[in-house]
Amino acid sequence: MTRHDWTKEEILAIYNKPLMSLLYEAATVHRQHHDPNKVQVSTLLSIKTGGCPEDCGYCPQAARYHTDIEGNDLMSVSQVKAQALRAKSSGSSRVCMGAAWRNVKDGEEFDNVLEMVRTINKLDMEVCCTLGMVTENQAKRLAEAGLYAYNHNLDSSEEYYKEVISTRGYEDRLETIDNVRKTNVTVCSGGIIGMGESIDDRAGMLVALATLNPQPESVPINALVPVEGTPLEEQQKVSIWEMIRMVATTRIVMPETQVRLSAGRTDMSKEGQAMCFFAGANSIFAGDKLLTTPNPDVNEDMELFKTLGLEPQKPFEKKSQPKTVEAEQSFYKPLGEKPKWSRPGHKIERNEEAKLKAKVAK
Ligand code: SAM
Ligand code: DTB
Ligand code: SF4
Repeated sequence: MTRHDWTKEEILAIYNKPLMSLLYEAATVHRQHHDPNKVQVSTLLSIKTGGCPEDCGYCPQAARYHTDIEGNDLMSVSQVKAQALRAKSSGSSRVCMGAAWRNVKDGEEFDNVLEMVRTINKLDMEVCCTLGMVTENQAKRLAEAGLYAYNHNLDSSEEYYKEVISTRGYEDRLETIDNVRKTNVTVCSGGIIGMGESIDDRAGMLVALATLNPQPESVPINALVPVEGTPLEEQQKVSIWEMIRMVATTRIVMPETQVRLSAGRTDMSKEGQAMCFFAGANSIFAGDKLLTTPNPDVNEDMELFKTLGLEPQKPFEKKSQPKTVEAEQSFYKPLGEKPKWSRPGHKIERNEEAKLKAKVAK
């Protein structure tokens, strides 16, 4: 039975168990709820890169930091279709389109994103978007177009979030998740480890996710990819043991969810990744690129699957395919809302320093 009343103390006790006991428990829960030899494969596509107005301390796409990424305007529907077809032929069941936006704005660009959603759904692939904050009306329009999942990460505990991002609050993230929950779109929400947070913060994030009712259908666990120019550029990479513990704990407290081994896989050995699959990870991001940083080569991933006897999960195995409503038949009209999102307004020293350095460099 899925519990929604997990406490931080309980989660910490699980995270800190002797590793072999933790692995055994997580693998047992995994087998009770999933086929342990199936892994869901998502392909990331950065449909709009860089130039973001937010100050997320981990992100190379924040305009205020000086990073070595190539920014791009919104891709065209035909470019997206070509990439989705490529992803499908390499065994991927889902395309996750990411945009470096603070929030969705009604207008031509969002209309184009809706058309991308319709196009990919018609290719019989699961479509996910991660576009920043959305209102209830925007979530409903995405659902109507055939969106399968919306990714919006809590990223850390509520307490540590304030140390990483000053331009929005935890409650804004929760509000968007709530708006998505008012539709039949599934929720994908997870976080990052290795940003300098404590184990307590990791447990705090898992409490926030596991006490959502329903729990997110997928939970990406990212290891920070420290990027030069960002406030977190000097963070030490997390060890594989921390990743395994985080994956196993996530699996135990969210038994039904697809736990996704996300950013940071290029630093993990094949054996390390295998242990994460054993600990309950049953999804990956595939493709030689995440959004702006490298990811293992698809062929390498497929070779690893072969070695481990893993099979890519087929699309819509967990939930049936949504129907696509064409733009002309849409029930929902754009409301042109100006969201009243909070801006905590406090200053984060390391973010300010990175911004200053960027000004000097530009
Ligand atoms: N702008 C949207 C938003 O913030 O929700 C969508 C794109 S944003 C890049 C999606 C997620 O990528 C973030 O929530 C964060 O978890 C992850 N991410 C960004 N930069 C990262 C990094 N350097 N290392 C690991 N994960 C990262
Ligand atoms: C998520 O949790 N991880 C993905 C996806 N959701 C959008 C993004 C990882 C980005 C890593 C840094 C980059 O490549 O820019
Ligand atoms: Fe913008 Fe998303 Fe990056 Fe934050 S994580 S700077 S909101 S693209």
